[in-house]
Amino acid sequence: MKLYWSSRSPFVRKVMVFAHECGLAERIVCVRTVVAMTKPNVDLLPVNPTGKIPTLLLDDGSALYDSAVICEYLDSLHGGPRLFPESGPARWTALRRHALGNNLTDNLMLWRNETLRPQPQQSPEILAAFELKVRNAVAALEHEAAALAADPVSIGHVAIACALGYIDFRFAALDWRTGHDRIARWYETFARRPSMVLTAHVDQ
Ligand SMILES: N[C@@H](CCC(=O)N[C@@H](CS)C(=O)NCC(=O)O)C(=O)O
Repeated sequence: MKLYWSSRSPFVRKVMVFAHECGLAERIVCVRTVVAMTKPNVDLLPVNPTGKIPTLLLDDGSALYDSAVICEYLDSLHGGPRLFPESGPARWTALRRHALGNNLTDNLMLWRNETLRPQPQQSPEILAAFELKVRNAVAALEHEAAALAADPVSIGHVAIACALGYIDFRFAALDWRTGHDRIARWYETFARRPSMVLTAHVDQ
């Protein structure tokens, strides 16, 4: 399997953390792919019409996207405990946490894109709105920390850890840990997992 990949992308990282957690990382060949919201990658567009990474090219030539679909596909390939719980409350909790981590990451990426526009074109309202939404999500995670620590690792854990890792990578000045000791402690523990260590963001 070939993964259109970048060491800067939190959604790619989510897929690779997931692959390591499932013991499948060695079956994935990562191909460095440069994407930007404002500069479509013309080589990627025929494979993924939305031009986004992660995109997974399977051995039969078909492609899978987006990160949620790729992770669920990977979950179908291994014999260990499912990271997408199959049924019951555990499933809905994991899917909700997955959405929380993904939507937090979406907001971080949109916020970052606004900060990359020339200063006079940046909207103070948009910047303030993203900061409020990101801080609100971190505050919500503070109340989720004990349950995250108690529950078996799921897609929700992976998505939330990758969102927090992306804050450290691109928004270190946000100082998200201050006032959020419990989720900070959960993250420090989760970030020591080999899946997280081996997939750390690099700005290259
Ligand atoms: N919902 C998608 C989001 C993927 C995404 O936004 N990827 C970014 C890189 S982290 C991208 O490809 N951006 C290029 C673009 O927006 O054109 C997923 O979960 O895979």
